[in-house]
Amino acid sequence: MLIRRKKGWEIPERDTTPQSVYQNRRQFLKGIAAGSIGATAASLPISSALAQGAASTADLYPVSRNPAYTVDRELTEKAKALTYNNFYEFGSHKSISQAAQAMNVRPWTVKIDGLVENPIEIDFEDLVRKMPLEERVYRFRCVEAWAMTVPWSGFPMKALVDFAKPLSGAKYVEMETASQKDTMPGLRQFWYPWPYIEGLTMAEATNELTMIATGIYGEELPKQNGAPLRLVTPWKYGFKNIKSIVRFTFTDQRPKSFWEDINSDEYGFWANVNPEVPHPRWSQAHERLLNNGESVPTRIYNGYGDYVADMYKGMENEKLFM
Ligand SMILES: Nc1nc2c(c(=O)[nH]1)N[C@H]1C(S)=C(S)[C@@H](COP(=O)(O)O)O[C@H]1N2
Ligand SMILES: [Mo]
Repeated sequence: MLIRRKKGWEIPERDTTPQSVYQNRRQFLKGIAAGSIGATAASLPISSALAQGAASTADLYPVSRNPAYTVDRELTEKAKALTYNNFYEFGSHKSISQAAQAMNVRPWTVKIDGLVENPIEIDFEDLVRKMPLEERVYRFRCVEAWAMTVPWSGFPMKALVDFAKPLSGAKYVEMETASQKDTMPGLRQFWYPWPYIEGLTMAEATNELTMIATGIYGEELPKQNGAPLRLVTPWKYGFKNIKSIVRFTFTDQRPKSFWEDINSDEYGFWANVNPEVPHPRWSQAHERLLNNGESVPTRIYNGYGDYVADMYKGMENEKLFM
């Protein structure tokens, strides 16, 4: 017998509303408090922290977990997820967490441009305080066949798309990572096509699974994991999950991503997880869990086919799985 798991939107409203209403109200009140700092002596400590340019979104976390997105795997230990990283701007190996602490993440300006009603530049803190934050536990599968399971905090990318008000001609969203020559030694590796670029179709960007993460393990996102904001598309290989984003451009042209530009025979635009389509140099049938090195079978769309497979109907001529 086929037991169908309930999707998020099928959970009765009474099960989800009270918590989210409470959460949004709490964030709204915090927003008011933040907006009025400096007005009273009582708010002075926060005020001076802001004046020094200190990171000041820590108050937003933890956010409430959306119970629709849990998985049947153990969470990866926090220490592992925060010290085994891929972030070529800081080096082409996995031990970049120390080097990444040099990155400047305040102030952080996010540009939204291209085919939108009103192109804008917005401070990250203003942006994140407008967005509906929640926590979701997702699987994560790197194209190199390691995998983790982590609780991301952030907001559905659809909320950012709605905020951007794309014009009808927009077909893709192109995203760009910051280029900080002074803090990112990887940028001196001139043979790479910096800056790191990634892209999604509008359908992918507005799919309910697609998140902009601003936190992990109930805290602000650490620099090595892509502070202050990064993409999370759990049904795609890890390299699609672009970190430390400074630009969202709505366009009618399919973006050429960093890895596609380096080697289009090995890395494509779609990069959907599929155990049956090997990488040219290794199998994708299994994945190694960061927790204990255990090898487990990889699942089509990384287990998220119910949410995403429909988007690729009729696209059999595309290289959907690389
Ligand atoms: N800007 C940028 N984003 C990036 C990368 C990178 O090198 N630079 N690596 C990607 C790859 S290959 C993976 S597997 C994930 C790793 O995310 P994590 O370090 O948070 O696990 O980040 C992705 N995003
Ligand atoms: Mo990766």
